[in-house]
Amino acid sequence: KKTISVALTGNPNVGKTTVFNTITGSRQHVGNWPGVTVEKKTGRCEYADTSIEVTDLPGTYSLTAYSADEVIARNFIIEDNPDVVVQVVDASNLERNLYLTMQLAELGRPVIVALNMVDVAEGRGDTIDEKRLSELLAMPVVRTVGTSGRGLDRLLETIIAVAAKGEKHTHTIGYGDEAEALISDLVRILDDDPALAGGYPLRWLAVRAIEGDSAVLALIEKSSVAGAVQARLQQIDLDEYEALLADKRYEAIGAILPQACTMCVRKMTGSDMIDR
Ligand code: GDP
Ligand code: MG
Ligand code: K
Repeated sequence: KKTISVALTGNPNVGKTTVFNTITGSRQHVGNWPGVTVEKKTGRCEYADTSIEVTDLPGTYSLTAYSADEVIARNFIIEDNPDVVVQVVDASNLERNLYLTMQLAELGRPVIVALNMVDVAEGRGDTIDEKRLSELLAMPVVRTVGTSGRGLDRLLETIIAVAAKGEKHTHTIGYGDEAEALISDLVRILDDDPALAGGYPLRWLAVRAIEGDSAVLALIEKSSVAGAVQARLQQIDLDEYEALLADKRYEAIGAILPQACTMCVRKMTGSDMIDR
């Protein structure tokens, strides 16, 4: 029997645990993440000829290093290297949820979007074209309703198919000429210390360094390229670039939404901005 591993990630309150409970039933184990009091839920799901090990990650709006939850989620995705990452998305709040999708894309793991709570979105008159959304994100998208179980068989079939392919996600957004020049300079520098990355894509490390990610900067600080990275970062206004990267992500989301969803595009207000 084949065994594959899956991580469920997503914003808080999107239905991760509901999906987790439905697909794992009573085959669950609840513990704690090492060193922190954050609950860790793992479970098993037998589907067709495959045994799927599922981990319910803490809910996060982002994958920065601002909270233990975010660090747990991103470290698990890279260090435990699950075969498939499923982002459970609240379909009735697509705009906000896609910010995490943009960040997951950069981690270079196979990602599936579970478009959960489609009952709520549909009830409100939102029409989401999941095929178009899938093309635009370059990720499989499956419509689900965690509470009724609708779409969960298709989700499991998609998980198995993606795991069998074993392809990493490579489609990431572009940040514009200036930022891309900076990112490629940093990638070149980081690449000089082969021991540095620890499984994280160099592009992701470069982006996180520009955004002042404390854990990534600490990793770089211990490496042989610390001086070179610092010298390159000193040439630029970091705050300006940090804002630019966040803007580009919102811009990418703003370009995707009207093509994949009628009604989903609401006025983006300050309170909807989740990147800190
Ligand atoms: P988590 O924080 O992502 O783990 O979210 P939960 O699984 O705890 O779910 C949050 C709330 O959403 C609960 O009240 C669930 O019953 C509800 N919920 C989960 N999935 C769906 C869904 O597809 N449709 C609807 N209408 N409610 C859902
Ligand atoms: Mg939960
Ligand atoms: K913001």
